[in-house]
Amino acid sequence: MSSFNWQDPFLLDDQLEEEERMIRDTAQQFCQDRLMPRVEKMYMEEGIDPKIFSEMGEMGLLGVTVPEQYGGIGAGYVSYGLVAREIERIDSGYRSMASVQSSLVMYPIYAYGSEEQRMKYLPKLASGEWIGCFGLTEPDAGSDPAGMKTRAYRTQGGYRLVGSKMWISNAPIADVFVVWAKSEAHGGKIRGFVLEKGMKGLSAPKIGGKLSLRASVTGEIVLDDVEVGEEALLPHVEGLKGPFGCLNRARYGIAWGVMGAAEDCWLRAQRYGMERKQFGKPLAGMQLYQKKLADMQTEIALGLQAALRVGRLFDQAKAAPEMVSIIKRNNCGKALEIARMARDMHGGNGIQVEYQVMRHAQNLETVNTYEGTHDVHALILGRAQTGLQAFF
Ligand code: TGC
Ligand code: FAD
Repeated sequence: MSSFNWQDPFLLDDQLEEEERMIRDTAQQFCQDRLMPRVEKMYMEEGIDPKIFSEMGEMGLLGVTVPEQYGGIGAGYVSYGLVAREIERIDSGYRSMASVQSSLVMYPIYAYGSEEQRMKYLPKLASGEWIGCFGLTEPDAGSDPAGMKTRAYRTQGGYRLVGSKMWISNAPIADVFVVWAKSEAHGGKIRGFVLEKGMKGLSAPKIGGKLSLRASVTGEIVLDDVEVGEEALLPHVEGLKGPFGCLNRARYGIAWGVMGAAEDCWLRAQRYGMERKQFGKPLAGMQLYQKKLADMQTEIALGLQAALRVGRLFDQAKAAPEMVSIIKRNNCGKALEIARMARDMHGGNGIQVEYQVMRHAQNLETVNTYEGTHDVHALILGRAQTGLQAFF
């Protein structure tokens, strides 16, 4: 039998293609060299640094799966997942910034947009010159987006949008807004619109006071009679399958990303336990401490393996939304448990920002909630098994 690589128990690295490893290594170096040094300050100060987008763009980390002719790098979904894992190893907020840009803004413009929309927006979003946001959630429509109140009314040359969106990542610094509304002009069906910063009646106030995801800015989107032309409509999709098509991809990326945050917590707890002595020996030499390390290693190894499998199926166009629900739900839940455990294993030091683990735990509270809460994904999976709808 071969020897055991405790940091890569199922030899995930061996299962990657050469190109995937290169993309992973590029992302890892960028994240460690450029993101890690600024994260503590940004988190503590709830800072905003829009330059991060152009820096990520320069490294090819935005729109990983978008074809090169539109500014992406035309790579597969496993590569996209590996990038999310490296970014979230630093902070879930940074991964949030990137996954909104890639899966929730570039993807719908690529998949549902006209050629003019693709050419106008995608290259600038890929380079990070423009920042995007995705407005689905509303104050009274979170888990149930079908209950949205935002409306698009027909005007002479296009549409007038009225409503508001809540909890929107990147919104206060966004140049491009992908917004979903029930369109009176299309029989009340949900349609997507691409809006631009500066449009009359469009504003995006910041939501302050977050105790989680503090390195990523979140805001509202207020649509106060925003008038747009026909060219703002995403022509090739209608209904909830439009936003859900984007969410499938973002949720998949999150399943990889949270494993990066969990790995960071696990490895920090392992190192801490080797160095910290109590009762005359390292904490890592205690049975309970080792059990916790074993649980972390096991859940991360299984979670990564599952994410890789779904990624391969994505690349073969064989991934089903329910597969994504399994990995989004389970990997977020396990990552949150691991981060809380790592916080505990660091004792009092665990609450200090410089030990990083509590920041991850706080972030993962949000990640477990957005893009479909842990329980909403359970109901999606329950419905798939029983055919019985338990949402209402
Ligand atoms: P339901 O009846 O199930 O479906 C309505 C229509 O949508 C289609 N559909 C999907 N299509 C593609 N992919 C999926 N995953 C799909 N799920 C549903 C479905 O086929 C149907 O199409 P059609 O043509 O027959 O009309 O819809 P429902 O209203 O019963 O929905 C139930 C539920 C709870 C599953 C769903 O609403 C849900 O997933 N809720 C969670 C909401 C959510 O995830 N919001 C995310 C907001 S964005 C965000 O959080 C970004 S954070 C980003 C960051 O910072 O990283
Ligand atoms: P609710 O839907 O009110 O849920 C509250 C609780 O009730 C949860 O525990 C939930 O699981 C439970 N619940 C709900 N329905 C049921 C049910 N049928 N049965 C049993 N339990 C149920 N949205 C965007 O559109 N774009 C973004 O960029 C974005 N970024 C975000 C960034 C942050 C920091 C946060 C916190 C949220 C973001 N969201 C975004 C919104 C996010 O998707 C929603 O918060 C999420 O979908 C949950 O909706 P809600 O907050 O309204 O909670």
